[in-house]
Amino acid sequence: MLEGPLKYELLHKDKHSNARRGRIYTPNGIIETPVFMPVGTNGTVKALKNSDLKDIEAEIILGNAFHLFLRPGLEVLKNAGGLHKFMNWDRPILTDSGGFQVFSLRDRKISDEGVLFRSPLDGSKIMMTPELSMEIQMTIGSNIAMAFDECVEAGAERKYVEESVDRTFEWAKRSYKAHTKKDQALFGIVQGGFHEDLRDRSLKQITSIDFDGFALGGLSVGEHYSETERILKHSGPKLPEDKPRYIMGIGTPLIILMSVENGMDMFDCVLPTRMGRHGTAMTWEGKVNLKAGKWKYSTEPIDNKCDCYACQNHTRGYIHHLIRKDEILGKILLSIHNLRFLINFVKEVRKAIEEDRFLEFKEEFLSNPNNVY
Ligand code: PRF
Ligand code: ZN
Repeated sequence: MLEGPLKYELLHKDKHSNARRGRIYTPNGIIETPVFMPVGTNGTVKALKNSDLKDIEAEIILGNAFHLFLRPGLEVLKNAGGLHKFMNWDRPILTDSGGFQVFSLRDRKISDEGVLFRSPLDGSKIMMTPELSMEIQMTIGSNIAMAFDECVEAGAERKYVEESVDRTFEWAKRSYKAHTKKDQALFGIVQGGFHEDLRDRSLKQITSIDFDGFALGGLSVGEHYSETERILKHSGPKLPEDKPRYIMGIGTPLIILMSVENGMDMFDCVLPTRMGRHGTAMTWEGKVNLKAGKWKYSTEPIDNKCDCYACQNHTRGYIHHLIRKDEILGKILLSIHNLRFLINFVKEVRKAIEEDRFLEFKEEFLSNPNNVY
């Protein structure tokens, strides 16, 4: 029986890397790790119905505190009895704290208190604080809530990153204190930009709090992937071994592999659905632009290794036509396919870890230069 909001079980460690195979237990179901989590910012994974999400075997989806707070708002969510009931999704949900989204707004003011911003809806002033973020996430009722953090941009000055690390620690303590929902897990977020000593400082601060899991934030914010890898190598293995480890907002196969190699368990990204809506498929042979004229007469599926609905029922030629005509079904089929591709990809990663051949799997996959993106 599950006591508390979440339990992590480490099943196997790869013999030749820091890759790990695990399992997360939540009251809404079990999550096998490593896991790819489709992003459903507004309480919907764009273009997919819940039955589509079940078909592609999504084990957990994301929601976002900032977006859901603006619309539909807390009263609607409260009235519905939380996001699970509102969207009729009975499997696990993780919510991001909104920090990342608030920071990407143009007109915002950061202080120790929180982030003051103008509502994109009506221009009114809103102060997002760790306390408000916790209130929103507790109302949403996600299985996993995230602490309110400050994510700095790739080019930020060291002095600023240093301040933001300490502010993120203060906000983490306030998040932990304000979070009182016993059946909801709360994860801390490590920041520190691209400075290894600041990453260490943040990791030490954040892991001194008894969070249920830990995330690496502030990565994939515009840096070259060699920089992402440097920080992953430095920080991933230092995170506590007995709790889930989440790297926020990454989703290319390359960075998933780098993350897994350095001990990370959970990933999310809008990339598969966003690329899908723009006509690009992710396949075992790299990205394929289905808008290109060369697919006009193709009778092949998107990916002959794929078992998704789109690949089982339609041709590249048909999807090319839909995308060219901007038909909604083209976006739907490609979103389903891309998510299923990443879920299958991570399943293969799990198998490789179980058989202590993660590094071989990685080499083999990346030996095709089309897979390096
Ligand atoms: N913090 C939060 N959410 C995030 C990030 C972060 O640093 C990122 C960075 N890639 C994505 N989403 N709270
Ligand atoms: Zn497919």
